[in-house]
Amino acid sequence: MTTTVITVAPTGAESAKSDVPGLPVTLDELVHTAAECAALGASVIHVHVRDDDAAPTLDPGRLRATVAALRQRTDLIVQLSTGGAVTDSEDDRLAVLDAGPDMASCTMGTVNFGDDVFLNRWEFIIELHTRMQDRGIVPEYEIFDLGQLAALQRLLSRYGLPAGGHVHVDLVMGVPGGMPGTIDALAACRQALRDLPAATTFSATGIGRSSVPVMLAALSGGGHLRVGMEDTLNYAKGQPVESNMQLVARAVSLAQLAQRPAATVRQARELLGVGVG
Ligand code: KMH
Ligand code: ZN
Repeated sequence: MTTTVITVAPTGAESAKSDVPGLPVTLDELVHTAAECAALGASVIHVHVRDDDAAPTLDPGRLRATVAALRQRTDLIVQLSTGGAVTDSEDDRLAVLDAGPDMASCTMGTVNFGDDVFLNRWEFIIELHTRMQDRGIVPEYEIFDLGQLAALQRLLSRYGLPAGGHVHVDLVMGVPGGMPGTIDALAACRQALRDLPAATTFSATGIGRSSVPVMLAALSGGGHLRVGMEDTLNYAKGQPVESNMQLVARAVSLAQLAQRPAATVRQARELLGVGVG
């Protein structure tokens, strides 16, 4: 039976702890959340860290400590965000790789991001991709719009396959400025994946209200799932999310219902090519 890789993205860089009390912002909160989500069926954690004031940071020491703590307390695949916050510099974002995660995100193009711009220049993308190749860090290519899949095809044809040899993309849908969280947009992306290497896998996440429709569409389209408070702050209309565990539990039960149960960490490692050198 094929399985569903469930990634939890528990924190992000956009929400404030004062607005979202359940957001894990300290190392203790993050590790506790990670362990609980792993017990429920998550196999990958997509990590943004916060400073002592709960503001987003790419501080190298904190990133290293976070990777170490997650490895000590869980067996999750640790994926650090190189997206950071929209205000982070390219140099700081590249330096995230120095923390030695299993995986790191690599966004495939610039996108309007609400009132901001999430800048990802072509030269920067090449630098991230090639540094990850050199260090054996497996990328998750973040796709905010259809054309970014064409950019990925161009990247791979010019600079070769990523570390691990497997290509995995995450469709981030419903960001104001990016593609909508609809079945039509997901189907268009799925079609475009045919131009990528044959074994390419995808996960999808729908921001806000598109969370559940995107999850259902991804499951029926053979995709994997990313859930968490980075992307979703309301469990249902008028019902704020209290913890990441609620979102992971829902993803696990939907995956079960789709007869593609949550992958173990070992299965996820094999599928994503993490730890294969
Ligand atoms: N926080 C966004 C600006 C990533 O983690 O790679 C970028 C983001 C994508 O969340
Ligand atoms: Zn992120």
